[in-house]
Amino acid sequence: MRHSNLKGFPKDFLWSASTSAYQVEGAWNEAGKGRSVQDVKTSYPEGTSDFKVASDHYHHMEEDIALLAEMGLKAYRFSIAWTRIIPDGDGEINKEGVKFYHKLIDECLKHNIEPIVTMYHFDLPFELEKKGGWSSRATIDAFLKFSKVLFEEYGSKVKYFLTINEQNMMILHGSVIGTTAEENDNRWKIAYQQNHHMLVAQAKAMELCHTICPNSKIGPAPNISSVYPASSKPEDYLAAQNFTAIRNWLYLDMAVFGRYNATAWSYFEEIDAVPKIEEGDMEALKNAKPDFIAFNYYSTATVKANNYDKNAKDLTGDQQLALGEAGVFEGAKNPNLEKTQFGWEIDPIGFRITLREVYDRYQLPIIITENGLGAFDKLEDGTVHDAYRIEYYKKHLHEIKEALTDGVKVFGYSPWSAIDLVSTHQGVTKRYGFIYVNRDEFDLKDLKRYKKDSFHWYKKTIEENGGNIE
Ligand code: BGP
Repeated sequence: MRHSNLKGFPKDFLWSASTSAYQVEGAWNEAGKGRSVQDVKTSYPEGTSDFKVASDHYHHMEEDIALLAEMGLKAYRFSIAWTRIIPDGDGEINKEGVKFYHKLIDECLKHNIEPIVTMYHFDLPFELEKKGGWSSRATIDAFLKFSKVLFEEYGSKVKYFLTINEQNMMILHGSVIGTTAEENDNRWKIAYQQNHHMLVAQAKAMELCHTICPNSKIGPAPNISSVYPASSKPEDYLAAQNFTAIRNWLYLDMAVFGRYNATAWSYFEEIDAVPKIEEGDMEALKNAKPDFIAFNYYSTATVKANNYDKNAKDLTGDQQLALGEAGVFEGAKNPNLEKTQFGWEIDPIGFRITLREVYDRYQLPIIITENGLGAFDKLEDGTVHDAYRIEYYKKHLHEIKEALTDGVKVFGYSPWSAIDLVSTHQGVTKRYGFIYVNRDEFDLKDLKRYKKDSFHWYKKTIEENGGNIE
């Protein structure tokens, strides 16, 4: 639909920006912090840094928040490192860790920045992982213990909590993110059991939040993208439905409606990955009600029918790679989309499509908690001329306006990332921030902060409530 007049952004729109603890904080073993699964990784993709120092935000916190305030942020999304609060995951509480996040939250509030807290962003305590991680039901209780501390400590100051960042990506790509131990033959059986436990943990945490801090709001934060069929062949359309069920709706149907998506469930049956459900689980899942949906959006996906026989032994390497899921879907390239320097497809219109799909299905207010462009930024004369990033944001914000005009309720936008940090698996040189952090992969330099061109542009965008994006 082409609208002749686009609606503007709501008056109280939350202009925000995002980070996550292990990617930005550093100080990985200071002030009583325990080790997370991200701290114990032994191998990293060639030429990329670990997360030990990251952007050293832990030691630059006041300075960083002052910069975000200067940029005019109305909100800041960060995550709390579970291992700072409870170093071994389910034992003693670490007062120093609790204090750090009080300081961070107070610093935000001092500058009139609304803190948006992600409770768990890829950094499960290693001590829990050693005891089985999400395969163990004890991790559900550990998460609730941690949640209780967060709600009791910060609930009176934090209006927005996000439960689990990109649970769907941890399940689908855990070995790349570093959240799953080695893949093995039983991979999906294990993964979907872990998934079930995470869903129960999330549901119970949402209820707990509503009990302990009734003035706070809470929601899930998966990575959602619409899935296109590679052609108008009905088989390809079916493959797109399959993939969207196991990539998107499995997670959100459960968070919102408290039930397993039927297509996803039939897929579990097909691949022998039906999770064991214990008494009380479905009730807990049903009782939990999110107040909003947060989702991260980078691009859409495109798939086609997958006719490979999963039992065939004579596939070539390429065929193996393209396999996706035999009989379910096969990943395809979308020739209509441009790509980033890192090969990620860019699809602003797909953003509008995804927003419409999510809103039509769930009718809950939406906040975008990640969206952004990773690039090889160059520091020149004390700044970075990142016109490409500004272009990217303008196009995506335009599509939010289209979606708002379509009737979708979007109440905030929190691009990735507020400040340069260490990418999940592509190092420091893949930069996303509005603020440049002066370090290389292995040379920490002076970690000085520099405002990029996009910093000034985003500041103006916020001042004009999006009036400058057309
Ligand atoms: C999301 C994660 C973030 C962040 C981002 C960019 O999946 O929630 O933690 O890393 O993607 O991805 P990458 O760092 O791999 O470029």
